[in-house]
Amino acid sequence: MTTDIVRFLDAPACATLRATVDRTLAANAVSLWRDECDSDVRIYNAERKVPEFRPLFESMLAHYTAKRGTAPNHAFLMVNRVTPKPGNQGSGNGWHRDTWISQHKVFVFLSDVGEANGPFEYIPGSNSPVAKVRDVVRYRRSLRVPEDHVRGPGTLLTVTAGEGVFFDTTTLHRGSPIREGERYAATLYAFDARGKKLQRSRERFDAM
Ligand SMILES: O=C(O)CCC(=O)C(=O)O
Repeated sequence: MTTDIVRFLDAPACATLRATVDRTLAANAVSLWRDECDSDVRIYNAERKVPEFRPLFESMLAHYTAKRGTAPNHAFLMVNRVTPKPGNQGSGNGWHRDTWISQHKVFVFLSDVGEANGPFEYIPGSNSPVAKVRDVVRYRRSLRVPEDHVRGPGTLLTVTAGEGVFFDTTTLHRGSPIREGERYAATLYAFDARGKKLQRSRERFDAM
């Protein structure tokens, strides 16, 4: 499977966007999502709520479109800051797939990400039809897999600020639990669905 790392931003641009995230979270003026232990704080639809993220959204969307060969029917940007809190499960709350059939995201990291500050992690090959059929049955269609069931080792994506990847999120993946520092990232959610399915996902995410 390919996880070609691409540079989207330079270091000063990342520092500016990190400061923008900090300011936005401190101001609490837009709707935010927080995980149970307040480790993962998210701004969904960041390209609309925080105009400074519009150019990054456009370039991530262009990358997605180039990789897929076609533009998605719906897309938005989620920006998050993850910090170490007791019991944190990392960005995305543990091992999971986004869907079974077809889903891709673009992840861009706005801070350097090493082994300790919550790197993106995935299980190579877990997007194969055989692996997915096995897990559909084993987990009764749940997209989540308990940590002690995951047969590693996972591949860790350690990057410097500004780098990102286009990724098949039917692969088992997670943001690893964060032990120290902080991690800032921007994620392009993109949907190729049509009709009712597209409408449902639009409604769900537009409200966030
Ligand atoms: O941010 C990450 O490293 C992964 C997040 C994720 O998988 C999710 O939010 O679904």
